[in-house]
Amino acid sequence: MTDLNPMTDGDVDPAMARPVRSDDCSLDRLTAALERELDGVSPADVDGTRVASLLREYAAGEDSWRRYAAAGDDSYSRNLIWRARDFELLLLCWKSGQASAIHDHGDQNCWMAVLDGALEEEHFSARDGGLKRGRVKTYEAGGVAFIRDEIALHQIRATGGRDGVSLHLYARPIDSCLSFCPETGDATRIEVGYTSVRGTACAEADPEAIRRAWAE
Ligand code: 2CO
Ligand code: FE2
Repeated sequence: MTDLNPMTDGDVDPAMARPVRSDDCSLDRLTAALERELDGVSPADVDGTRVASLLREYAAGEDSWRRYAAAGDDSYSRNLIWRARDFELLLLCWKSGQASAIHDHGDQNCWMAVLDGALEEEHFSARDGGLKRGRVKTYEAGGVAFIRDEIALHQIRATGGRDGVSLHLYARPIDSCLSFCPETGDATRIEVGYTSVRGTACAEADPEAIRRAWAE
């Protein structure tokens, strides 16, 4: 469809800016709880067990995420649910077989809670100019994984012949990361963007403009 109202450079659709939270939405209640745990708390003082519990409780009992679930044909989708100064929460949708690149997490904490399907996580480490494979683990719905750069690089793949959906919490937000070539181990820095923001498609929007729209 032709865009009849193109945004000028540096602007984003107001639908992509931070909304008011609703107490009726369990996803909004989750982001409020995460804000209490993470915002203004130095990374060393974050209670990772409590954060994982919040994600596990949500994954076990809620389906308010479905309104933001939109898979992409070319690659897995990255759908922004909430962004604050010290964390961001994304819904990632994976068609069966879709995989991430092998990547790092920009020196941040990353939790992944599987909401639907099954996701396989493979660890890698950079060694002797190449990549060494580490452990492989499959997470079913309700499972929560955690990674930081000190633990490993990783690659995520929707497995078991099913599509997958996962909730990703990054503290702090990750605006760029290193992507590694599986054959050579060469690293390339890539800016990461969003496929949608609170259900509004935004793959064409400037990620920096979206980040500004969410900045306090
Ligand atoms: N880190 C990847 C991303 O945000 C997804 S793999 O799980 O951390 O695109
Ligand atoms: Fe990741």
